[in-house]
Amino acid sequence: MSYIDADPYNWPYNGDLRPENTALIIIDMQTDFCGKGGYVDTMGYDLSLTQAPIEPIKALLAKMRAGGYHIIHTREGHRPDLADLPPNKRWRSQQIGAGIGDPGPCGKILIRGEPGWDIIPELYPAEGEPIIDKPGKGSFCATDLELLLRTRGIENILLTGITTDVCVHTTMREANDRGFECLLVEDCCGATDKGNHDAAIKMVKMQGGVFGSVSDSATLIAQLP
Ligand code: C5J
Repeated sequence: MSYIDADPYNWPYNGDLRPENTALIIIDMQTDFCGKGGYVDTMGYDLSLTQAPIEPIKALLAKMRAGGYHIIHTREGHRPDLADLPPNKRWRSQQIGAGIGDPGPCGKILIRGEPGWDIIPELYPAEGEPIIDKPGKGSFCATDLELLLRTRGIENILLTGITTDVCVHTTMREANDRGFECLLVEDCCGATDKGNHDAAIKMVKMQGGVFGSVSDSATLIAQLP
C-alpha cells in the first residue's frame, strides 16, 4: 500500500498507487495560456500566474517519466474552419478583445496548428505520450480520453496545468464523476487570478474531498513509489 500525504485525505483512498494504474495529466500548457502574445496575454491577465507552474511541473514530469508512470497532455483548441467553436464561446472571447480564431502575435488565437496553440517547449510531450486535443474546457468532452484511460487500466489521476479554476477543475470534476481517483497538485496549477486559484483548491477539499484530494510537487517527488 502506498499513500501520498495530501489534504483532506492521504491519497489514493485505497493505497493502490502504482505506475501501471496512475497517470499524470498536464492540462493546456500552451503558449496561448502562458506565453507572450497568446490568448491569456491578449486578454490582459498577469502571465506570471499561469507561468508559475512550469518549473514544478517540469520537476514532477521528470520524476514520473523516470518512474514509468503514464503521462498525458491536453491542448484546448479549435479547427481552423471553426466548425467546433460554439458561437457563444467565440462571442464571449470577442467581448474581451481576444476573439478565438482572430489573428494575433502568435497566430490565430486557440486554433489548432497555430504557434500559440501548441504546448510550450519546456513541457513538450515526449515521443509516445498521448496528446488529447479538446474543443472545450473539460478534457473528457468530445475526446477519447476516457477510452484511453480505461484501455490502459488507469484508476488514479494527478491533475496539473492551467488554469486551476477552468480547465483543470472541469477535468477533475468530469474524472471524479467517472470514478477516477483524483489528486490536484497545487503548485503545478495556476489561474489568471490568485483568488480563483485559491478558491478552486478550497472547493476540492470540501465534504471530505468532494472531487478528490490536494498535494504538492515536493511531497509527490519525495513519496511517489
Ligand atoms: C481557459 C483553460 N481558462 N485551459 N482555458 O479558458 O483553462
